[in-house]
Order: sequence, then C-alpha cells, then structure tokens
Amino acid sequence: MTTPALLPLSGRRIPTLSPGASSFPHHRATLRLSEKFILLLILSAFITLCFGAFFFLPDNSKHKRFDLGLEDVLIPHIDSPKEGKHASGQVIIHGQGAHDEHRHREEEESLRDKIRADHERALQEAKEKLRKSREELQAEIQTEKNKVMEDLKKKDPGPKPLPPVPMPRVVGVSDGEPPEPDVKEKRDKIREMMKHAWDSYRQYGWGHNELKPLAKKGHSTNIFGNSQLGATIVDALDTLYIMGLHEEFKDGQEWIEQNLDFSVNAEVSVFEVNIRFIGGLLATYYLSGQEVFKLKAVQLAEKLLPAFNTPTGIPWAMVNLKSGVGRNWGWASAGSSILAEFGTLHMEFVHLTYLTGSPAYYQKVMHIRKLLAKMDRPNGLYPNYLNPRTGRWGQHHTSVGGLGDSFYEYLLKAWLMSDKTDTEARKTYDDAIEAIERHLVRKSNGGLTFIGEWKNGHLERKMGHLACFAGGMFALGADGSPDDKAGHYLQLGAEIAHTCHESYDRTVLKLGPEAFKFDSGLEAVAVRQNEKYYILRPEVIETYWYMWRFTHDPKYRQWGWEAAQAIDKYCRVSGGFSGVKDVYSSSPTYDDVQQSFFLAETLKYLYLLFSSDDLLPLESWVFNTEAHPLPVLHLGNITLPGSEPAQ
Ligand code: DMJ
Repeated sequence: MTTPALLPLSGRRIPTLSPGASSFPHHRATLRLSEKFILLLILSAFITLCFGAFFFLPDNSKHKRFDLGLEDVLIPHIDSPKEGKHASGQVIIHGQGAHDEHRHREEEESLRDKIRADHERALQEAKEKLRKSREELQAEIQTEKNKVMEDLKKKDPGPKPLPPVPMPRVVGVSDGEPPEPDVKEKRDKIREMMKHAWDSYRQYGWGHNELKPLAKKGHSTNIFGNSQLGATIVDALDTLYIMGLHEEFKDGQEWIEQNLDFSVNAEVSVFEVNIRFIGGLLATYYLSGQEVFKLKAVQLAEKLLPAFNTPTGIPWAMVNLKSGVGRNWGWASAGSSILAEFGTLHMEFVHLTYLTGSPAYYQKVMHIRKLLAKMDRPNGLYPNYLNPRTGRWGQHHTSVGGLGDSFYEYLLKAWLMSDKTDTEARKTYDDAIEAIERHLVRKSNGGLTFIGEWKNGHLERKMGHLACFAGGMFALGADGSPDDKAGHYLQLGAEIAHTCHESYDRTVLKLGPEAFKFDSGLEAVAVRQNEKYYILRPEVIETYWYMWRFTHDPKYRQWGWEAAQAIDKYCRVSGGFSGVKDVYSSSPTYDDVQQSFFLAETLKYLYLLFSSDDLLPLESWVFNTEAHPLPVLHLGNITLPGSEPAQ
C-alpha cells in the first residue's frame, strides 16, 4: 500500500487533494477509494482512542504546559511561593495565585470542551462519510478537487500583461482575387488542395504535430521532441486566414486557445520552433489582430531563452521546454551549433522585443551578429558549424542549401523588416553574397547556373532543393544592392529559378529531387537513390513567386501551375498529401508524411502566385523562412529596448 500522502494526519476530513496532489492523474484519486475507506476507519478508531485516553491521563496540568501552541495557557509551577499543599494533595491557591489558578482551570476546561467537541464532530463526520455511497464520495472528492483548482487559479496571477504597443501598419490583407478567370480558377484549385490537406489532418491527426496521410494517424519527428504541440495547426493558420478559410481558421484558433501549452517535458529544435511556431503565431496575430496568438508566441519564446545559456551565447540547437537544458545535435561537427539555426532567429526575436518591451530577445540575436562579425571567415565564407563552447568554427563546409540557407536570408530580411534602417545587416548580407558568388556559384556545361557546396577548400558541384530558395532571395535583395547591381541580382535570381525548374522538368513526376548534380555529364539530376525524394518542399515554388512579383513574366505562373498539378497528381492520397520517395519512378512509393511546411509554405506561395500583388505587398511584409508574413517595422522615433547606444 502506498503511504497515505492524500490523508492529512492532522485533519478531520476524509482525504482531499492537496494543491500538490492536484496535478496527479485523476485516476489516482478515484482508484484509491477502497484504501481511503480503510484509512478512514483507522482514523476514526485513532480519534476515538485519543479521545478516551485524554480522560485517563493523570491531571498534571499544574506543572505541565499544555503544549497546543497557545502561549497564554501556561500552568503555574508547584514551587511558586504563593502555593501550598492541601492534605488531600491538591494544590491550595492563595490570593492572586488562587485567582490565576482559577482562571487557568477555566481555560483548561474550555480547551477540553473544544477538543471534545472537535473530536465528536470528527467522529460524526467520519460516520457520515462511511454511510455515503461510492458515487457520493466520488462526487465529493471531485468537488474538493475543483475547489483546490479554483483556489490555485485565483492565486496564480497568470501571464504578465503585455505593454500596449502600436500595431505596425498592416496593409494588403486583402482578398487578392485575380481579375483573370483562368488564374482565379487555378487559385481556387490551390485553395481546394489546402482544404484537403487541412481536413485530412483535422480528421486523422488533430493535435499531433503532423499527419501520416496513408496510415491516417498523427506523426511527429525529433525536431518537436516527444511533444504533441499541433505543429500543423500553428504552421497552417495564417495560410487559412489568407485563403479566407474562416471556419477552419476558427477551429484552429480554438484548439490553440484551449490546448496549446508549452509546459511540456520535450526537447525541441530551437530553430524549428522559432520559425514554425513563433513565426506562425506572430504572423497570425498581425493578420487577425487576435491577442491570443501574441500571448502564446511570447510564452513560447520565454521557454526558448535558456538555450542561449552557453559560454559564447550561441544557442544550443535543442532545448527542453520544461527544464531549459540545451544540447546540440549528435551529428553536428564536433558538438557545433548550426549556422542556419542560430542565424535564423532575428526576425522573430526583433518582433518579440517590439511586442513585449523586453530587450532580451533583441540582445540575444544582436550578440550573435556581433560575435560572427568578429570572426575570421575562410575565403569570406561562413562555415555551417560553430562550437558554442569555444566560439570556433567546426568543419569548413559552406552551403546556401541545408545548414546555411536561412542565415543569409535573415540578413537581408532583417534589413527589409527594419524599413531598411538596419544597414549593418544589409552590409553583412552583401559581403556574404559576394563571397558566395565568387566561390560557390557556377555555370554548368549546359549553361545552367547552380550554387555548389564548399567543403574544405573543394567545390562540390551539387545543389540541394533547399538552395533553390536563393533565386527568390537574390531577386528580393536586388533593390538596394551595392554598385547598382540590381539588374545583375535579378538576373541571377532568374537563372536559379530556371535551373531549379529544370531539376523538376527532368524527372518523371515533374517534381524536383532533394539534390541534383552538375558533374560527369550530369545536369540537374539526382544520382544517389537517397537524393531522389520529394517531400512537399516549397523552395522552388517560393522562388517562382518572388520572380513573378518582380518580373510578371508569365512563365513563373506556368511553372508554378505545373508543380501544383504534379503535386495533386502524385502526392495526393485520400488521407491528405504525402511525399514521394523517387521522382524518377513512374510508380513512386510514398513516405507517408504530410509535412507542416506544405500547408505553411508550399500551398501559401502557390496561392500568392495566383493572387494579385495587392495581397501582402512586399513593401509592407517580410516573409520569414517558413513563409509567415511579418510586417515591416516602421519604428520612426521608437527605439527598440536593448538597442539604445551604450552610454
Ligand atoms: C522549411 O521548414 C523552412 O523553409 C526552412 O527554412 C527550411 N526548409 C523547410 C522546408 O523545406
């Protein structure tokens, strides 16, 4: 039998839940009902025994203290000069002493009465309890439990209210309906695909992070630890809003209000949680104006802060949301943190400081920037690995695809998001891109421009699907580039878009592989079996959209439509959308994962591609790396806390 932790020994009541016990699973209280009966019996027997024993105790009250915590019921000492002894052995009290003795006796008597009454009441209550049915007792326990919870709630002041800050100018949250009927038809089709993805998740994976559309059940990966944080809901919400899927949006909002709780013992990726959850919640807050999204974003951000407790301030890749303990991925070079992870926090963290008034977020990301600025860079390139303990680079591997990609993206976007006032970010971006162009960008024999990967002084002529986002980035950064190279960067963006389109066009499914080579006579095709998959990624479509916005060349809509049709044809299943394992096979197998970024990014960029430009104009919105739009902060005279110049 377990110890009667639920039974207060000094109490008279039958077991109630103490505040500490209120977090125990409910069954713990109810399953022990029989144990409680036994305890109750023991308790009542004990009380009766004490009650009886009390009257059999010798009356030594004259020389003993009634140790009940009542300081004022001290009994006089027998050697008091004012006391004598009667023949019967009773104490004779004289004068003031006699008066005191009398008073003490009265007090003693009244105490006895009180104890007697208490014990009788306890006995009576115990008897009543014993007469009650199991159901009545269960109901009573539940009432007690509710009361404890209520009291706890009253005591808990809840999250601190956030300071009122002016809502940034939110423009272009329009319907964006295109005037051309055929374009509208395509847009409607994308909306229908979003509905199928969402409805399937709603039906089979609700509350889980992602969906297994073939097994028709929830799915999660190690980036979310063992949490069930509804990643798809949070990631998809702004897309639903933009597409005008109001019922679905409401459903998602309700789930977030009622279920999204970050006090979980789960080790999550700081980067992924930042871009998908914080980015998603902030974007949804700005679009919808609903406070709940802002509050949830801030609650989560607080949980990420312990990840920065490293000797250098470069955050760990993972943090346990409950304990705050951080660590790095086991596979990362010599315990390093990853450039694309610790370098992809700036946008969200600046907004967090803006919304909370807390300088912590801004200071954390500016510290990272300053530390990087001081470091030597081999050939002007940023290696993908940096050790957070020593502050030294790990393996010299530079990439604009995985492990490096969004670091460069966020330098440019930090500048754009600051209303182009953060010139330090712009300069860092320009320098980085200049080195990348010099060392990593090449033209294949067939005339395709690609971005290779730099590994220990050697260029690998391979480009990842992830690196295809860079076409859009080059186009976005064209305006404001040094030496009036806007035309050059727009052209570079177009060339990357073309190469990535070729990587799609040269497959059987017309969907792009994870990585493709420009080597040994190969042009934009995957060689290794484990690089032939397509997991519903957005980067190529993202670049089509940026190129469309900057050029209005119809080929980008055409290419986007080809990709949308291929996804609908080969990735759609009755339970949602799935990735495919081999884009060169006419009978592909599925990976059975509907990634949350498919709803956050791929379908959003497709929808925007077939919308008019007044929906989320790029002058007013900057999309985070998970396609969550955040408004440009026109701070004017407002100084961000933490950014004040040192005195
Ligand atoms: C997304 O989660 C983000 O775009 C991230 O920056 C890298 N890639 C995935 C989707 O491919």
